[in-house]
Amino acid sequence: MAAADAQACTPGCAKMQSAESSATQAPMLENRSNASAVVMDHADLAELVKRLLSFQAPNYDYSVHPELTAQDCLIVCHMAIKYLSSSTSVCVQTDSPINIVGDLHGQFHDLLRFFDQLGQPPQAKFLFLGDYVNKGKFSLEVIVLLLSLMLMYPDSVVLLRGSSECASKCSHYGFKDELIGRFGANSGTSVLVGFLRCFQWLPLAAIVGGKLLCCHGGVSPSFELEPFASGQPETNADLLNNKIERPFELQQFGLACDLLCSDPMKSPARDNFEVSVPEGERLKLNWVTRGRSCSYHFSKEALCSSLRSVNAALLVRGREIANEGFALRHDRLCITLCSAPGYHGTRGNKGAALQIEDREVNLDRPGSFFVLTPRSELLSEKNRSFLYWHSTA
Ligand SMILES: [Mn+2]
Repeated sequence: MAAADAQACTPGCAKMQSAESSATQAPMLENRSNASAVVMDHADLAELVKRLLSFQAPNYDYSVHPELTAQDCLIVCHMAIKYLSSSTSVCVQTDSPINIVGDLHGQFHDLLRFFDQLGQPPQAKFLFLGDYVNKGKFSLEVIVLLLSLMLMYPDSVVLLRGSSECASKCSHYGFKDELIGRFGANSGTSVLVGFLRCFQWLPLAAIVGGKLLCCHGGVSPSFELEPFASGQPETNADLLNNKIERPFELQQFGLACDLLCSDPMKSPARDNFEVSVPEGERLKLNWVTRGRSCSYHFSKEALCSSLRSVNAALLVRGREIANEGFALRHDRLCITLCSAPGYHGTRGNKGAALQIEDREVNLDRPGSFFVLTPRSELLSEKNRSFLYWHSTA
């Protein structure tokens, strides 16, 4: 009983208490009354954020980690769950000006470069499209910094869930090993569980300025079915909120899985994917399953009808590596952002964020791409490299 009570307290308390659990009941009662210790005060959180934002790799040694304790991480998770479960919905409605950032995959130093160039919250507003962890070596710093910024400046930081923010991916693609390497098997596993619980509460989609549908993966055939098909488009964001209940663990199928895992069809040939049907006629498929992996590739027609059903005009998503940091597909109706330049140290891709400066999203020119080259090429990088949506000529 004493051990169970200790677990409910902070890990620091738990350790202290298990050593004292055979002693009198007094310390246990004392710890219970200190339950508020699982919340950092504003000054502690601000100090943590400042420490991470100002971190500089000593002598350009990018293997050195800033100081973070398991207790810091667990407290941030606890506070984030409280905030996400009480103050956010599955589909967040937000406005521009805003910077939209794609997959980061533990590339903490590149996240700092985006903040250096685009501004920091709360002066600049950010929407992140998920895949904060796995692959890169600084997943912990990325997710702790972003959750802390969200807690400090909830009006300026929106975090969506990515396909990496689930138990199976974190166990196999690096985050679990990173945490155990940092904190040891016991504390590392506790911290992992804390983050996994937190990920289950992250929103899955955002609608920016009433026009841009933003999520990690893409659209879903569910949008073509009831209740979306007959709903009023302006209420479909609410439908999304009602249809998906948090917390949940990612499944291999369904609406939530599609929002996190679907991809646009890539080649013009596949864009018009056709199969023979017995009568000898041809049937065009708008949603093509992806062999052994989950969800679908969606055609331009599938995208258009899905966007219509939620009354949005463009899709902005992450999930895929793009050589230029961004990719425009399906007649520019689908914007892919990849914000991990030199992905995993093995690719030469650039990383991009979409900067939307207007207060009203202008569909002819919704924004500009801010592009970072891989850190290995920093010496040749121009400071700011913007590519505009349409040529202004
Ligand atoms: Mn990814």
